[in-house]
Amino acid sequence: MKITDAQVFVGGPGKNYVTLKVMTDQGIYGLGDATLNNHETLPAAYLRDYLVPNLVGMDPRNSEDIWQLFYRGAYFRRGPVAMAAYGAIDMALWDIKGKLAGMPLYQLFGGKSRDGAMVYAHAAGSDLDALMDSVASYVEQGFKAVRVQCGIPGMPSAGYAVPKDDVGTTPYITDFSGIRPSVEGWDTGRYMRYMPGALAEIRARFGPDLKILHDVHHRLLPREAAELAKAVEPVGLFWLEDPTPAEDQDALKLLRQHSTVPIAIGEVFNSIWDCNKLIENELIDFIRVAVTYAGGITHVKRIVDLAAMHHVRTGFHGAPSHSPLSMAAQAHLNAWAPNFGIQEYLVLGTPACDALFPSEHRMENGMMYVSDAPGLGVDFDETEAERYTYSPGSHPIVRLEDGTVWNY
Ligand code: KDG
Ligand code: MG
Repeated sequence: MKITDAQVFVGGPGKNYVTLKVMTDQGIYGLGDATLNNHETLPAAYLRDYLVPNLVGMDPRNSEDIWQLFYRGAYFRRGPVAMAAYGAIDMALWDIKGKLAGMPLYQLFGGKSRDGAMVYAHAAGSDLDALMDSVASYVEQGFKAVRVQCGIPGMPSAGYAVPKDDVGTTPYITDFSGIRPSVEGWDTGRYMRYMPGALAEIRARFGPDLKILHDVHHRLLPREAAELAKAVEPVGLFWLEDPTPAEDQDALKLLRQHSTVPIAIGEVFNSIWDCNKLIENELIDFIRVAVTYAGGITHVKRIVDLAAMHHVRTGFHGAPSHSPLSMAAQAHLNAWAPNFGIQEYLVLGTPACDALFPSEHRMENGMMYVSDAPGLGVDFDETEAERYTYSPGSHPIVRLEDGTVWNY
């Protein structure tokens, strides 16, 4: 069996999905997602200019060897751009393998460990009242877990993932006005004084059963993170996410000495070497990598297995920039993983997204149910894809009051 060609498409409904389609001499094709939010043209170029010309002629069934060949063969290892490109190839090759076997991917991993996978939704409000309304609407829809982000009184900008006007969807994921980032302000003191009380009010309003998550988005220093984690302990959070910038894997030691609040980290990691100390030293409770830019199924499965040995559960990244293809890859891992924790929720089921990526994966009452179709169980409509083109976008950058650049 041989790979005969592969094509890269960039675009989607309000997103720049990077979709890879790998063709074979047996008529079976595989699909993968290389979307690196706001940097989409980079993995697309690496795929088109280097990886695809090398891929042609290879046997798609040898997904492990192909992964090793590209990873080791690049000499300059890791990084989100390269790992997103390898990830898309890897997903596509697993898709082909599943179609050849006539089985959904979770069967090739070891079968189902659960019927449905709990997901969490994103609730947000420009102030606490608006956030409460947003949480209430998700609870009414049946969600069991909700991430909560709200505006902080006196903060120079709305805050991470906080809508400016509580109208429509949260636009934090991409600013499509171009590649020059907008600037937001940040004040750690105001955040630290306000957030523990706000979280306590949410708990008091919604009761003990709702799983409440909160994302600090890398904005605190290790000592500040320890102070916040200690202060929010009575709230009983499901997790506190990215309290510090986690390139410093030792930063969590101080927090762990002072608090038992569950910690989730990893959405910016792209390899096992970025999180092995965090996992082995049991400094986190949930690992947040994404199959998209952590090297695909082959590499993420290794991370999941390492995590399982250390009581660390999965909580894969699922921000709205991930296409239904990588969300499907994660759905299959979620169905199998003995140490599954929770899945961040992408709005599946919008008519435009369904038309571009038809699938039988479904969401019900805050649970995701994986499709039994062979492979990833998601198709890609190339005619539909012609409606979309690439539109440049950016993440905001963050500055402190005196102008110092801070962490977005
Ligand atoms: O592109 C950046 C987003 O993926 C990130 O801001 C989302 O923190 C995020 C999350 O938890 O979904
Ligand atoms: Mg996050």
